[in-house]
Amino acid sequence: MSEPFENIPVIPYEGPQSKNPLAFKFYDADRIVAGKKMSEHLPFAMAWWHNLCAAGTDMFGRDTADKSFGAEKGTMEHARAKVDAGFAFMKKLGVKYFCFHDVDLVPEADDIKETNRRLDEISDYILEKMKGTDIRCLWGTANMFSNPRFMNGAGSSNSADVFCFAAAQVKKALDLTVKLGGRGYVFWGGREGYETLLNTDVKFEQENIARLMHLAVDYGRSIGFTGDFYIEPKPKEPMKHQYDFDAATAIGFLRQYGLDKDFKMNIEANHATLAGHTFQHDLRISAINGMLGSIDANQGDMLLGWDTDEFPFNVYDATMCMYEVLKAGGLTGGFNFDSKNRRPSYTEEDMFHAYILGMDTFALGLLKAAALIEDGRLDKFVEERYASYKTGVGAKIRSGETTLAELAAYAEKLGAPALPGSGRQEYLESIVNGVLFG
Ligand code: XUL
Ligand code: CO
Repeated sequence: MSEPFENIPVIPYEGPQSKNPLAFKFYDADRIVAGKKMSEHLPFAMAWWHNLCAAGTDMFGRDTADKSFGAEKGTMEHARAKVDAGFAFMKKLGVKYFCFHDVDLVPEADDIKETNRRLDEISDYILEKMKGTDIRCLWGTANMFSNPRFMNGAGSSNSADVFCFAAAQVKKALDLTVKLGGRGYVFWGGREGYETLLNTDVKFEQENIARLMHLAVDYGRSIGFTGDFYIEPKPKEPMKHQYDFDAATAIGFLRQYGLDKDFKMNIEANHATLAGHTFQHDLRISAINGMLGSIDANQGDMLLGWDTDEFPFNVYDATMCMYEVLKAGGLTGGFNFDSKNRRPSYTEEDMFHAYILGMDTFALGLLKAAALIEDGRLDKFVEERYASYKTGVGAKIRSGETTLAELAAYAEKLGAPALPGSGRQEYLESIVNGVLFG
C-alpha cells in the first residue's frame, strides 16, 4: 500500500518571501523569540477529529473529502490507517502533539466492552508509532455528546444510567490519556446545558456535573495522572444554554465545587467569540485567575453565529493571544488546532495548507506580541493609567487601610474630582499597527 501523503514533502521553513504553498513563511521552529525556541512557545497539536475523521459533511450535504486513507471506513483497519496518516502528517509538519476523543480513534461498538477492547488495541498501535518519534499526546477527552444516549447531556443527564455510561467513558479516556502520556484531560460540556427550564433542574444538573468531575479527578490521580484537567467553555451549540458559558462562568463553577486546584481552562477562540467576548478577553480572565492552561486554536466568522472552527489567519487576534500567553509565562498545555478545512477545500494539499496557515499565523502572532512587549509603550501606558493608586488616598484604598466614611469625607472635601484621564484607545491602536506593520 502507498505511504500516506506520499506526494507531500516535509514542510520546510522558507521565510516570508517564499511563494511555495508547501513551506512555512513565519514558523521557524528553532528561531529564538523572547528567550525560547518558537517550537517551545508554540506546542502545536493536531486534532484527531477534524484532521483524520471529518470529511466536510454539513447539514446540507455529505462528505467532500476522502478520509478513508485506503481502508474501509468503520473498520479497525481504517482506525489503524488513520493512525498511520496522522503520524505521517505530523512528521511532515513538525507538529509534536495530538489531541483525541475516544471515538475519534475507533468505530464505536454497540457494547461498551467491545469499544474499550478496540481502544486498547488502537492505543497499543499508537504507542508503537510514538516510539522513536518526539510526537506526544497533548490531551485526551471523551466524546459524550454524539451518541443518542447523551441527548440530555452526560453528567447533566436526567438518567442515572446515562451518567454511568459517561463515567465509564471518562474512566477509559483517562486510562488512554495516561497510557499515551497526555499532558492534560479536557471536559468540553458538549450537551451539558439545557433547552428549556420547563423540564430542567439546573442546580441538580450542575451538582452532578461537578460530581462527575470530582470522580474523574479522584480516578485520574489514582492511576498516576499528574497533568491538568481542563474545562473548555462554550456558551451555546449544541445546547441553547451551555453551563460552561465562558471562562468567568467556568472558573466560578470550579471554585464553587472545590475543583479549582485540579482544573484550568482550555480556551477556544471561536467559543469565546460566540460568548460575545474577544478571544483575548477569555485568555485574560483565565490568566489573572491562574487558570490559563491550554488553547484550542481556531477562529470564527464575524458574519456567522455558530462555531465555524476555521483555521486561524487573523494576525491581530493571534498577536493579542500570544501577548496574553507571553505575559502569563506560557501554557501548561499547547495550541490544538480545533479547526477544519472549509468544505470545498477537500484535497490532501488543503490539509497541509491549513496547518501551514495556522502555524504561520501563530508564529507571526508570537513575533508581534514579543515586539509589543519589547516596545513597552502599552505596558507603560497601563501602568501610568492607574498611577493615582500609588500614593495618597489611592494607596490607602489598595492597602485596605481606610473606611467608607473616610473616603466619603475625602470626596466631600474635594468637591468634584478631575476627569480620570484619556483612555487614548486610538493612539494605542495605532501603536499596535505600528508594531505589526512598521
Ligand atoms: C466543540 C469543541 C470540541 C472540544 C473537544 O465545539 O470544541 O471539539 O474541543 O470535545
Ligand atoms: Co474545542
